[in-house]
Amino acid sequence: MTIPSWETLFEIAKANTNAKWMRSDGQSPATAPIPNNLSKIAPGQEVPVLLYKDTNSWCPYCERVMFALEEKEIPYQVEFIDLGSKPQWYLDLVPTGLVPAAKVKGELIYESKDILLALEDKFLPSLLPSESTLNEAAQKALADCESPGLIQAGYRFIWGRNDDGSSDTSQEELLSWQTEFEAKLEALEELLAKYPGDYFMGEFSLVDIMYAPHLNRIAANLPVYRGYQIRGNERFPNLNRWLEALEERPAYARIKSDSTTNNLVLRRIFGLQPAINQLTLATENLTTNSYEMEAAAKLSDNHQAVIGDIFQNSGLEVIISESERDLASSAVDLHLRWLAPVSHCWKQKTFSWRQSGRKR
Ligand SMILES: N[C@@H](CCC(=O)N[C@@H](CS)C(=O)NCC(=O)O)C(=O)O
Repeated sequence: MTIPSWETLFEIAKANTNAKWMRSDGQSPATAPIPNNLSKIAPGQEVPVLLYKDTNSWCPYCERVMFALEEKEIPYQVEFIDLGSKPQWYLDLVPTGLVPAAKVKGELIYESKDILLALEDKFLPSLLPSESTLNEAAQKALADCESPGLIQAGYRFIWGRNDDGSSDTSQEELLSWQTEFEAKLEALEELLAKYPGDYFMGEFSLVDIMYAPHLNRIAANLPVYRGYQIRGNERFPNLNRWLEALEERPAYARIKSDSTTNNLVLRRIFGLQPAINQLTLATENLTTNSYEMEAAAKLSDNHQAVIGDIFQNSGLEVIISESERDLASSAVDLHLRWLAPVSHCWKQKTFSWRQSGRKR
């Protein structure tokens, strides 16, 4: 098989995606997406929102804010914060030191829920019901979503660890965490059943945005780490309808993580051991969406920085000598081109965890 050059890959991929991005050489990540509505800003006009988010794009709280920004079609700029080494200026600016934070029309706001409410305050269309009883119910649902409950129960079941981090979990403990989590899901089923339609408040609202990133991650990770399915589980029909309705929203498709990435984050960054040795690649809308093409185009455009990153962070730099560097670099380059979605076309839909690499 002939492996195409980066130039060819770039041309094919670029022709198959509408995504726009910019090179920010010397910054991490070096290729940043241009938020969808930035083109609405006339030259010289101020961008109304600056979002501070994580470089790796796995933070579910940042995802909430991006979801709302895209739904409301608000032009925004992004400043990436490396959570492994937060810059001092960010710690000085944001009292919690956490992401996300945002400057909304110049005002600094942090905590994802508060940012959502600030966006709600300052930009139309509204993502809260206008009818007063429904509005009150939505405010309560937003508060409940933050209180310890479903999300914590879901992650505890996935992690199989106590709050103190100990991992010698007994089967009885795991079973009790599963039961606790299922009870929370049942409560969510009831909440979803309260109003007609697929969404929590009947119509799409901030409540859906608050739940979406966490529930999507939990639904993606439970099958891999616990052999437990939410999707397709007859016990949770409303939740399944809700997850499907979210998939249909273009704003969500633009910013959400795919399930394979969600699986790999837990494995690579947090060292979780999968319950199965087969990782299914996310194939959501594989033939119809252009997101793989977007990824391939960005990778092609940015391959030198990616190869540099691989050298720095994979351990290669330690095991090869200076004289072997060019050869190793060509080998990495070749493999990356082979892996780039357009050259591979994702014909092989599953790969084993061994292939997917170890922690760090
Ligand atoms: N309650 C916060 C939680 C934000 C949060 O936990 N962010 C994580 C990333 S997912 C973070 O900044 N972690 C860095 C750290 O803990 O130092 C919100 O809703 O915004």
